[in-house]
Amino acid sequence: MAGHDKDAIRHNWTHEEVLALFDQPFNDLLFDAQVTHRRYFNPNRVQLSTLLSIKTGACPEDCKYCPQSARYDTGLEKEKLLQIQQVIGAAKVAKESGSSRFCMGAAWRSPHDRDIPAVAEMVREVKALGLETCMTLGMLSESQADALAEAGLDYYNHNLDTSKEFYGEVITTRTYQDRLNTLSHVRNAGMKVCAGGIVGMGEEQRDRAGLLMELANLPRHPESVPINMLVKVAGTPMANEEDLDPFEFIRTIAAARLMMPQSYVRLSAGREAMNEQMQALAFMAGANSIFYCDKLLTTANPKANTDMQLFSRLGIKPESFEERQGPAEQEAELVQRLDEAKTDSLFYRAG
Ligand code: SAM
Ligand code: DTB
Ligand code: SF4
Repeated sequence: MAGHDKDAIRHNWTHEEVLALFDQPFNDLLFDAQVTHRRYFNPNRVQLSTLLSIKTGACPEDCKYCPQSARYDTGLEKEKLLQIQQVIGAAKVAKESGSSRFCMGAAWRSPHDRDIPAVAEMVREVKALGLETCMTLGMLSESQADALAEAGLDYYNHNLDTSKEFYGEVITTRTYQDRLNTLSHVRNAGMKVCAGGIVGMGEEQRDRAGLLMELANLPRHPESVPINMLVKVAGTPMANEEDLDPFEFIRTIAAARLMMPQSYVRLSAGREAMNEQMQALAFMAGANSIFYCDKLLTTANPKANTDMQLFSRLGIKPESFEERQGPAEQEAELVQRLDEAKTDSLFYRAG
């Protein structure tokens, strides 16, 4: 099949089609994903986002993976909403470390309307430092999404987490439809959507395929797709979940890249438990974003230095916000990569 057909931006994936992607020989899947990746992105650039928990723990929800749920004893110290100066301080460190986006997360089911002015102020101050902004605060009403957009928030993160079928095993305090509604409020408010999920929660391959199908079949693909590997936290119901086969994780990244060719696919939580080879394979499969700096929300992430050393050995450079803003330059690079990608027909493929 000609490479270009494979790269159509589609919103009508069937479960069978996605499972067929997962079922390919590993090398064929990775090759296709890498070719697609090169069509839209510089394969040697990775976007860096830094997380900050702006309100920690004591969450009323029952997400079985989450250390911040009040229902599980994980020994986490809860914290009220941070003061603006604490947020600005952390954002400055992120910027100096080379991050281009600052993501603020709160352990809320959804924000109260009375919280919106304070978080809107955080958005304005962080933006003023020259960083892109992202927030993840739980479910949003239409008016809350509008208020955050008005404050200048660039991205809103809200994950579907898993397939529709497996969802009930993971969370009972909000529905899949609630999540889809929040994503549509974010989209309608004009913000960019960051939506992905978690793998390694004991789900089947058909659930990983189902998650990607839901994401790709949204009216517009999320601009950012975080693929998290479950971080097993003692005290959560998923603490003793079996490890997912690392190659299955890489397949999930590759399928996400193929199904959402223009989106940033983020190699997200779980990197602490991955070796360098596995992370390199994830980049080969089309991951082009990571969480950067030594903490996720409440759990550990690789040190900034460690990541920079890995990047250097792989010839990867962090993508800067400014770099992405130059449309003319971007277009020239894209044309060149399209030409290069055409050579894929020269390569041998079985079947
Ligand atoms: N409370 C808000 C919500 O759930 O919408 C925002 C913060 S919540 C921590 C953001 C996301 O982090 C979750 O949707 C989930 O995908 C991810 N997450 C939480 N705990 C995780 C874990 N132990 N391993 C991997 N991902 C996790
Ligand atoms: C996402 O998909 N992963 C991030 C972010 N969005 C908010 C959160 C990962 C959390 C991992 C567990 C923790 O550190 O609490
Ligand atoms: Fe609360 Fe978000 Fe954790 Fe669920 S994932 S328990 S909503 S903080």
